[in-house]
Amino acid sequence: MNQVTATIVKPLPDHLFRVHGLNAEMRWEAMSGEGYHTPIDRFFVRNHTSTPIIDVTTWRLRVHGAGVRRPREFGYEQLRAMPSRTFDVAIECAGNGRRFYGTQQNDAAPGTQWGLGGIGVARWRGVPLKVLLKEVGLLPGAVDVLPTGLDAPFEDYGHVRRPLPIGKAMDDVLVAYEMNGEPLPPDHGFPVRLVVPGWVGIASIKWLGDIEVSSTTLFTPWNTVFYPDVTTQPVKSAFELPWNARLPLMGPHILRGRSWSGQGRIVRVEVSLDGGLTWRQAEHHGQHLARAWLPWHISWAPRHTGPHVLMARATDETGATQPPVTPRHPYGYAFDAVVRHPIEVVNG
Ligand SMILES: Nc1nc2c(c(=O)[nH]1)N[C@H]1C(S)=C(S)[C@@H](COP(=O)(O)O)O[C@H]1N2
Ligand SMILES: [Mo]
Repeated sequence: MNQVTATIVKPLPDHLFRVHGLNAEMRWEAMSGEGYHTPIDRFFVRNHTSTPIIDVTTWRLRVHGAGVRRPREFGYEQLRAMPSRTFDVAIECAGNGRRFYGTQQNDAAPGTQWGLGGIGVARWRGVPLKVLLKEVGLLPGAVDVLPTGLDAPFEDYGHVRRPLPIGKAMDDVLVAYEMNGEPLPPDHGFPVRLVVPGWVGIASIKWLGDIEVSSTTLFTPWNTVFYPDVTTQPVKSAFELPWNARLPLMGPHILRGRSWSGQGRIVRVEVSLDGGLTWRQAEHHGQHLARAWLPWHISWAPRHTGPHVLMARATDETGATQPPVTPRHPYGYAFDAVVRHPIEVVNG
C-alpha cells in the first residue's frame, strides 16, 4: 500500500515510512542492509506545513541585519561556486522517541508520536555559514543568526525561523545544497538548507530565503513557544528490525543497529537480549563519526520460542549513557531511555 499526503513530494511507501499527519517517519528495518548513509528515498520528513516548490532561477538568499557590514543577496550558482565542505551529519527531530514516554513510562507527551525513525544521516555538501558571514563582513557586535524558511507560514506564527547563537553559526554550520551527492530534494530543503551538526532538527532550517544577523538576542516562536532551551541531542540507539519482528529459532542471528549522540562520538554499545537481565558489548562496524552514528552488530542464538525484548544502551565520549527512564519533559523532547524492542522467536 502506498500512503501519500499532498504535503510531501516524494513517495512514502508503507514499507519505508510511517506517516504522522504532515510528517513521515522512517521505519528502522529500512536501514537493514544499507550503508552508512540514509538513502533519500527513506530519509524522514518533518514539515510544519508543506514542501514548497521553489524556482531556483529567481531564488535568492538574502544575508543582512545590524550585525553585518555589507548586506547582500546570493544566487544559487553563486553559492555553488563558493568554497564548499562535505559533512556526514545526522539530522534528528527533537521529538524523536516521544512515543516511548507513553508506551514505556506511562506518561504520554503531546505531539507527533515518533518512534525512533525521526533521524537520518546524510552526506551534506555546501558552503560553510562562516564563509558566507565573512563575505558580508561580520561586525564585532553580532549576537544571533536568524535563518528563515520560504515554506508557508505556520498557523499565526509566521515563517519557520529559529535563531542560532553566533558562536555555533561560525563553528560547523553548513548552508547545504547537496544531499548524498544529489541536489537537495524538495522535501529536504531545495534549493538550500542549514545543517546544524549535533543540534535539534529544527535548527536545520529548510528552504532558506533569508539570514538575518542581529546585534541583540532574538526571539521567535521557535525558541520560545516551541523548542525552548533545547540545543544538542542526547544518546539513542535503534535495532534495524521491524517492531514485533519474527525471528526463527534456528540461529545464530546477527542483530544490527545504530547508536548516536549530538554531543560526540559513541564509545560503547551494550545489548541485552533478555529484557535487561544481562548485557553484552556489541561490535562496531563501518565508520565511527561524531555527530552522525555508529553502526554495530551482535550475534544471538535464541534458546526458546516466544516473545523477547531486545535492548541497546550506548554511551558517548562525554560519558552520557542511556538511562532506564527519561525524566518527564513537557514537550516530549530529549527521550534517551533504553527502548524495549519487542520481537517474537518462532519455530523454524
Ligand atoms: N523551513 C522549515 N525548516 C524546517 C522545518 C520546517 O517545517 N520548515 N522543520 C524542521 C524540523 S522540526 C526538523 S526535525 C527538520 C527535518 O528535516 P527533514 O525533513 O529534512 O528530515 O527540518 C527542520 N527545518
Ligand atoms: Mo523537528
